[in-house]
Amino acid sequence: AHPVCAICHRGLPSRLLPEDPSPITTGQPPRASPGPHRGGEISYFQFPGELLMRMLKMLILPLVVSSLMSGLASLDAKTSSRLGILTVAYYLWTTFVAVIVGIIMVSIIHPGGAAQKETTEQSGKPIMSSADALLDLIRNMFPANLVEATFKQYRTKTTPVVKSPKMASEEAPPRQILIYGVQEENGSHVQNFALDLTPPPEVVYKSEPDTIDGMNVLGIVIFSATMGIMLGRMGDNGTPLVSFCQCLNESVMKIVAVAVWYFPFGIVFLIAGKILEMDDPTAVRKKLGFYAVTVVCGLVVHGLFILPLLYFFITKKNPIVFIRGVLQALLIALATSSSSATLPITFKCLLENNHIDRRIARFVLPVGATINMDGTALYEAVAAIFIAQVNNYELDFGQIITISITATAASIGAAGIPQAGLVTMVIVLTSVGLPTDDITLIIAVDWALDRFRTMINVLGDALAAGIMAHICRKDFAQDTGVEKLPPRET
Ligand code: DAS
Repeated sequence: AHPVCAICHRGLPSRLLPEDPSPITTGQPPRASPGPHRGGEISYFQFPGELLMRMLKMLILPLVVSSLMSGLASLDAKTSSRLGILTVAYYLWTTFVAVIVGIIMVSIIHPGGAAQKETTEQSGKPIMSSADALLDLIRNMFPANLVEATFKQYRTKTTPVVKSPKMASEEAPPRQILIYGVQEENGSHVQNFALDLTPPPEVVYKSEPDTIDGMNVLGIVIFSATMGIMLGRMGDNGTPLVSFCQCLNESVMKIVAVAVWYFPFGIVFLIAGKILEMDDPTAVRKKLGFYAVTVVCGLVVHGLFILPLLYFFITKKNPIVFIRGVLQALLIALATSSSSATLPITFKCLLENNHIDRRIARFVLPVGATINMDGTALYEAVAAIFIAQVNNYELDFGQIITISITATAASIGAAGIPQAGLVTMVIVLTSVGLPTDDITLIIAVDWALDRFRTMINVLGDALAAGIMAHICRKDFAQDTGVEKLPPRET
């Protein structure tokens, strides 16, 4: 007797039937996966982790659209003149510099191990050239249907360009998910079947041009940033949409606050499942250590050298004194991993310790907490190149440029909440066809690195406020900006 599909008596639609029925139709158990456990058990074990990844992907769009549009829409007509344009330009420039610092560090330290160039003859199939990647990036930023791109952005028609080790090793039989089903066909039962989710090793993929994928999210990031700035200039007419975006942002942040409670649970299963799947987990753990060192070195170079030097050259003031004034905010950022949660403290430090004009702080900080994340941008570029190295895939110049652009844009779309950078990293990986599943390789150290990159994000926002206060000091000369504290009762 054929077991009946748990979903419906008629079984699954024929489109799910594999062309070549797998040996499972003979009723044999799924073939063992490379590790000591069988493929089916690992997939069940990974299920809670899979839920975590789906939560992250589910939140990426509402978070990106609402945080960007509500953040930038706060640029009212008056503020968005010289101060607004200078601030956004400064943010984009320093974020891009952070990405370049990250790329240099990860290319020097090479934490993912020695890369070997995947060539066409080696894989036997044409690998997407960097020109394709770049064109794909630009093409997919303009989805044919924005609504479809928004709500179907992760249909997995885009598959990795590179072979991941588990696919490359010939002896690793494909992992199968066993779905018992009975398919009525021509009046007779066909055999039960399995869905083979692991492609054969020799296949190398490239994203199809019309694919709905993470790259469309990048287009939506740019679209919502533009909308946000235009909304800010619409004055009262734009209020309903701005309020909608602010409410959406609030509600999404509340969903994230709930989801964050699940994160530790999901992360444990995600990591455990990944380790079970690995042929040699110790090898990856060593690479992970080098990866964490690379990220921290990049953050230190950018946060404690490049940004302070920029502050010094523009304001001719001592950056150490300024940084000392925001030390409390940096510690809160380290503790909370959230730029948004640190915002009130950053405000307080800037007004009371560094005497920044409050009108400048009120504009530069909230927009910075939304779109200026130097630490996140650096981290996403390093993570993408690390994943390429672990997959033995050497990215060439065009793809490095693609990563620079998408890491900058993805960091703009990341909200100031814990592990937001993990969510938007999907955009960077998808842009160069790297397997998004490999995010689980770095998730083990992400909770710690998130704290350090959040510190650099907050430091970047604070230094930006100091620089803008210096540049626009004449525009706001009539007011010191420091809150007039009520006279102390004697
Ligand atoms: N935790 C984010 C922040 O608050 C940064 C990130 O996730 O990359 O800035």
